[in-house]
Amino acid sequence: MTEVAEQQSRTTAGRRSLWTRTVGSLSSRQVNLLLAAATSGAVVTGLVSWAVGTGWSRWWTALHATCGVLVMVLAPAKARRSVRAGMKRRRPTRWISVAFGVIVMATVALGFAHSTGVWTGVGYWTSLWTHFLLAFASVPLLVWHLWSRPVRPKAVDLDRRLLIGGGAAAAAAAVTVAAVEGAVRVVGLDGAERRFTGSHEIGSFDPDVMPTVSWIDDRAPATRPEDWELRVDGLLVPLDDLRSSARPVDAVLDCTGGWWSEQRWDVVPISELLAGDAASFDVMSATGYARRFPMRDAESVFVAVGYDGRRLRRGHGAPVRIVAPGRRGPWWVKWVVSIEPTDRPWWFQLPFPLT
Ligand SMILES: Nc1nc2c(c(=O)[nH]1)N[C@H]1C(S)=C(S)[C@@H](COP(=O)(O)O)O[C@H]1N2
Ligand SMILES: [Mo]
Repeated sequence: MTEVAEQQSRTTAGRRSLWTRTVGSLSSRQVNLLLAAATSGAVVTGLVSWAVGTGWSRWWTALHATCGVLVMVLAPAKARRSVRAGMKRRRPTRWISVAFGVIVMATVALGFAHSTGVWTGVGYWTSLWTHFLLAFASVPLLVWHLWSRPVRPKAVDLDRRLLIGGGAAAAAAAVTVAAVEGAVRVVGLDGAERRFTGSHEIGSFDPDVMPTVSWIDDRAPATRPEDWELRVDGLLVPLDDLRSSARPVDAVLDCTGGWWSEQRWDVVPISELLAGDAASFDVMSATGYARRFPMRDAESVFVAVGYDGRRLRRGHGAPVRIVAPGRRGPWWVKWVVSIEPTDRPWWFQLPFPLT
């Protein structure tokens, strides 16, 4: 062996043994405990980074990615220990566990595809949306798995090995996330242009290119714009009045499906339509889709009738939609038919609208 090759083989051996001495020395119970923490952590951080549209969601997104990579870092250890033994036991339910494992890995892979921008999905099935659906499907499986194969933490698990092995695995995950993020920037993949929420830009200041999205099952109503009735606090508001008093505001719509788009919207603030001292106001779509906002936001939440000096496209909520700068897509109610004051608090509603 040449000196260089020898040195190289020694470093790989050194690296391998560092791994063996840390992650490799975890017991199967400890691997399971760490996996339970990583998957549960991924669910919680994922939901938070998904729902929140303000600056600090960046940290949740980073933590979320780290949880996902941590699952992958621990996967080989899991395979070597419990998976092999579990398959040997030949319980029929082992296939549910296999499906669970496959779904979890597919979920992480889709998250990776989304965040790097290497694959953004096909049409409605954006990689982030599919990531969410799989994650959603895996939650009952996770609960079942933890319930049917419980690992009750024992005092003996909380030893130095867990600290060092778990710490090494978490550090490896965090370093991987940072390295991937750096590589995405250096190579100039689409992922580099993501907003802090993790969304990719599409069709800014070009309404024809901006996507149209429905949350689950909404369809654009068939009512013609000239027959549209918008009621605010029970009173009919002529759309022409809105159109003549609208002025331009630049605002970013950031869909939880993983894209964002900025437009110059023609808007009127809610505060100009609604007065009084109610706690909140309800915005209702013709489709039954609804959101409740705190009254203090009446000045910064708008109804929009157009963009770029043009009328809205039907898919974008014509003739009237909400523009809610700083709030994620689900708040931007389309096809608005009524805005009503209410004394119920704004948080007294489902976290995501159902229709
Ligand atoms: N009535 C109604 N409004 C809605 C939705 C919906 O499904 N129905 N989807 C919301 C979501 S999740 C997003 S991201 C935006 C998308 O707006 P766009 O279709 O104009 O892009 O509309 C919001 N308003
Ligand atoms: Mo969305």
